[in-house]
Amino acid sequence: MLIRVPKGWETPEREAAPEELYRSRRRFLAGLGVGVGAFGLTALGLGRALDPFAEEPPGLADLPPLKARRNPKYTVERPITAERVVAGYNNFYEFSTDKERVAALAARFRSRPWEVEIAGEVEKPRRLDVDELIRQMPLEERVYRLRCVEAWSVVVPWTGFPLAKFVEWAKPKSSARFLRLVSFMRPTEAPGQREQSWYPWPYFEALTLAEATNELAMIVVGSYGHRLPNQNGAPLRLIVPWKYGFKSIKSIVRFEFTRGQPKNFWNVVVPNEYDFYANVDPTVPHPRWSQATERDVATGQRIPTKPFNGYAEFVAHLYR
Ligand SMILES: Nc1nc2c(c(=O)[nH]1)N[C@H]1C(S)=C(S)[C@@H](COP(=O)(O)O)O[C@H]1N2
Ligand SMILES: [Mo]
Repeated sequence: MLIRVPKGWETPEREAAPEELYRSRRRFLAGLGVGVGAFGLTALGLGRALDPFAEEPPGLADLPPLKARRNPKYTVERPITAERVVAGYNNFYEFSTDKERVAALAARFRSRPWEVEIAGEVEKPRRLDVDELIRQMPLEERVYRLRCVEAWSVVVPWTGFPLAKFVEWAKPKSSARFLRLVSFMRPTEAPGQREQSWYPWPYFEALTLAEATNELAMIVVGSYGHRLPNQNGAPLRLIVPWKYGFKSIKSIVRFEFTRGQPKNFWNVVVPNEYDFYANVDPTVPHPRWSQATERDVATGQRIPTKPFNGYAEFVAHLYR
């Protein structure tokens, strides 16, 4: 496959320092004609929380509540990240490579009605409405860490169902060994798909069936007690917390069971930097930066990264 990789592709994969975030936020607000005075200059303070996140990002108003019991089995020693941070700082290249512009650009995306397709090595391929699927699944809330390969991280209460329950329901044939997941293709609504046409859209990811049926793997349909906002991958996305964030594909339209190992988006785009498994590993540096520590997006603090992002007890046996 021939992909034109422009110079700019490096930018989003480079680790952004808090100062850079502050400047990009200022640029964005200046573009909207909004003053930055309200933020003061404390955001530049050493190791300080980022004041730019004091504002509520677009897309959070009027999301229907979605209550589910929190599963106490999955605990995180760090506090839950403020929602305005998780909903205001996003990787979602279909909309923008600028993390702080995704929320605004995704605000009018039509994430309902939404059809989901189940295809490939299954007893009965089918299509159904996302809410019909959600009604058949047992919802729960889980607090998980999310660690991007760029080294930023957040802690989020997600609402959803175990991917294992979905796999059981979909009835894959015995020939199925992988699950391939594909995002939407709607360039008229997603400016990133128009303006970054060199990427192999739509976004695609995959897991082995053993990974997909591991108890941690979750299909997420809500966060912070309400429906998922568009910027976080409405109406449904994957969360595999022991892997770098790019595996957790957003806004899924297709689940395809396959015999052979499917490709994944970032491995196709930059094969020497992103592999298929992408398990969080502090001992293996990215070619352009260390993975030993991560940056809490809310506080700016550096924290040591754990093997499998802290989930070794659940998944290490998959890779022995
Ligand atoms: N469809 C799609 N899914 C995606 C991405 C994307 O660009 N497109 N980015 C990935 C990356 S790199 C990360 S770190 C997480 C970010 O999820 P969040 O914005 O909800 O924190 O989404 C992942 N899922
Ligand atoms: Mo990421």
